Amino acid sequence: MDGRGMKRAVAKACANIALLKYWGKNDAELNLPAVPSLSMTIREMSTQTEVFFSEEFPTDELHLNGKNTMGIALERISRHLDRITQRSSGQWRARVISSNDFPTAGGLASSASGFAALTLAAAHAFGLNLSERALSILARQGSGSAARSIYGGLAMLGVGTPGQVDSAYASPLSMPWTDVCLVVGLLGSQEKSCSSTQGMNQTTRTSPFFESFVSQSFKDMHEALQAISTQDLEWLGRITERSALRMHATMWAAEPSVVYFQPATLAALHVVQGLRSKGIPAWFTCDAGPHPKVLTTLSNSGVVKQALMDVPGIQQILIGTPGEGARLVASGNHA
Ligand code: 2P0
Repeated sequence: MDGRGMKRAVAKACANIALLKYWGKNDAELNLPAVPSLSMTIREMSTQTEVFFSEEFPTDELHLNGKNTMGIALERISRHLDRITQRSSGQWRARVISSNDFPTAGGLASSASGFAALTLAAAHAFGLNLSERALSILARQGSGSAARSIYGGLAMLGVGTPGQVDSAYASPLSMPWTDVCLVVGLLGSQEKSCSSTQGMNQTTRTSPFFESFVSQSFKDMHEALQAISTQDLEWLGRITERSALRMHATMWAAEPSVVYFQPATLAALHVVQGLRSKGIPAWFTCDAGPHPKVLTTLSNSGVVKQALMDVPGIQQILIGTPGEGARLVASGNHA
């Protein structure tokens, strides 16, 4: 890098929805997960991010979905960019222009696609040629779930060893199903009440169930890998639903409690369990927000969609199918 001109790259990454949940850290400073997690990257939920670096910019800037954004979101992005620019001398500042093609509703995983796209675009613009694993490690430091969005399809994220920044990264798993999907019920775009980072911290420190959640998560991952290798969607579905419910039960037991469910979330859980009692392969999951998500097959997605649309409070349905990993869309230096 010669210090003159402007460095630019554009990257796109898809969000992911966890089937086995990451909740809790064993090193907050290095953002290392305390539990293994498994997710599906979702084609229909993507973020495109353009990064310009220049030594002429006075500060970092963030334009998110067309709005100049400051405060915590910008600080978090600046800290992440520093992880990249610290590898070089010079006072590099960035302009980041990012947009999602899905509603940025609380708990809809925009930080996963956002930090994955930002990491790839910024690393490339800055001239770093990183392996997927190195990108995953870097993305994880911005947001844990972003480590998984470096990969398409199914990806698992391991736990970290405290003090070792490189100890946790995602790895791709081969996807044995061609017709698997996640039906997402959107409740409206209210901001989430408690950030994931804060909710995890509160849960780790105060929930008496947290240790059990950690030990169960390792067992769940062991079983999930067997379910995937034997192409047993029913088994993976059962593990998916229990991982989500155990994560939420653990949060509910924190003090103060961390509750993301709304009445429509619980109603959707009953609807999904009702569908299953009629033989429909459908399993509930829910993240750090109120939106219910249902693991099912494309051939059953219409029935699931209809059932969710009948739940009062659910305003919109999105059908998510397996998507690609993070990729570069454009690059080029401006003199
Ligand atoms: C997951 N979630 O596995 C879990 C399930 C939400 C519930 O990863 O603190 O925004 O930035 O590492 O990645 C959300 O957590 O948290 C998340 P940080 P992140 O998808």
